[in-house]
This record gives sequence, C-alpha cells and structure tokens, in this order.
Amino acid sequence: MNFNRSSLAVYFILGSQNVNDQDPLFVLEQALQGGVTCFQFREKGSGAKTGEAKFQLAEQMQKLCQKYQVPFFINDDLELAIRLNADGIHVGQDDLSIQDIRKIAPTKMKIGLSITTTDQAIEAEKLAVDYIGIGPIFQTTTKSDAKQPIGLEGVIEITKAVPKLPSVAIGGITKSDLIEIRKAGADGVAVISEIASADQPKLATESLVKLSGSI
Ligand code: 3NM
Repeated sequence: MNFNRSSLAVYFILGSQNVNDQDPLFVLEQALQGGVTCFQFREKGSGAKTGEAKFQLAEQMQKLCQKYQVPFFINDDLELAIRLNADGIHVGQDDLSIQDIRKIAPTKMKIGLSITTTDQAIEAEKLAVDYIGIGPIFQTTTKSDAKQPIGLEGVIEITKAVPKLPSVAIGGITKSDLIEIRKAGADGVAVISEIASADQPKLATESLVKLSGSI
C-alpha cells in the first residue's frame, strides 16, 4: 500500500452509524468502485458497534480496501489498528497523544491528526504526523461535538502556515466545494454524508473523483 499526498484527494470516512437502510460494506464497495483514494473506519457515536462486532466489521472493510488497493485507516482505536495491522491511525486533539501512539504502533503505521487552528497545525508539523485533517470547514450534522466552522479562510490560513504538511479538509463538504477547497490549499476533501447519504454512493464518488482530477 502506498500512501502520499495524493492519497488524500477523495478521502471517505464511514461507520455503521452513518448508513440508514444500507449495508455499510455495500456503501464502502460502491465508494471504492467510484475511486476513493483513502478510507477511514470511524465507528463512533450513538448506535456504533463495539468489541468483536466492531472488529469484524473493520476486518471486512479492510479486506475491501485491500482489494482496491486503497489505504485503510482506523479512527481513534490504536488497539484495533494494531490488531488489524492497519495502514494508518487517525486521532483528534483529545485522543491518545502522537507520542504515545509512536511508543506502541509499528513505525510504518501512518498517523493523521485532526486540527482546527493554525497553532495546532504548527504543533502537528513538529510532531511530524503524516497528514492533518483540517476542520470543520462548514456546518456538519454528522459529528455531534464538531467545533465552530472555520470556512475556506481557515483552510487558506492553515495551509499557508504549514505548506509542506499534507492536509485534507473535512466537515460539511459537498462536491460543489471541492474546487474551492483545493484552491484554498488542501490536498483533498474528506467526506461522510456526501457519499454515505447519497442515493447512489458510486456516482457521488465518481463526481468527486472527476472534479479532483480536473484540477
Ligand atoms: N470530523 P460530513 S467534521 C468526522 O471537524 C468529522 O474534525 C470533523 O462528516 C472535524 O462529511 C466530521 O458528513 C464529520 O460533514 C464529517
């Protein structure tokens, strides 16, 4: 598995709590067929699976990502990431620290960190994480404890401060925002609803991938 800046172009995040009637594995495979460039398993919030059920879903999702050769990240569960030998782990500001992750995780495991401010981005660069998730950009109903949106101006300010650090923008992003977000300096967009809540997740993904390829 190869992970680099371009892996962030169309970054899909999903947990079983993000789908209504559909099978999360079906939605993921549609997204993979549509061309997502990175995937994060984020099983969090009300109704989320835990324990063995969470492990089994993660394992099946990882197999799908391997089939399509798409990097597989786990959100905020280092034990699970290690057990599955995931390509990467993604954490927030209040989760396990990057230093603690490095003490336990295999050195090749990639690390992503969520940030909202320029100071946090500068700190993330010092910590030498592999990428930052900048957000929330817009209002989102998917994450109940999301911070105040920072808008495109926030993306511009942060990516100017840490131009060498790969970044993906997140929070309330739809296809009509993709070009502006890339122009603002982010290497890609991370979405849940735009794909998971679409009538046709594969088509929704293809739209994002096409726009991304037009830049
Ligand atoms: N993290 P949607 S916003 C998982 O700001 C997540 O760090 C955010 O979902 C952050 O694409 C968010 O449906 C939810 O808005 C993204």
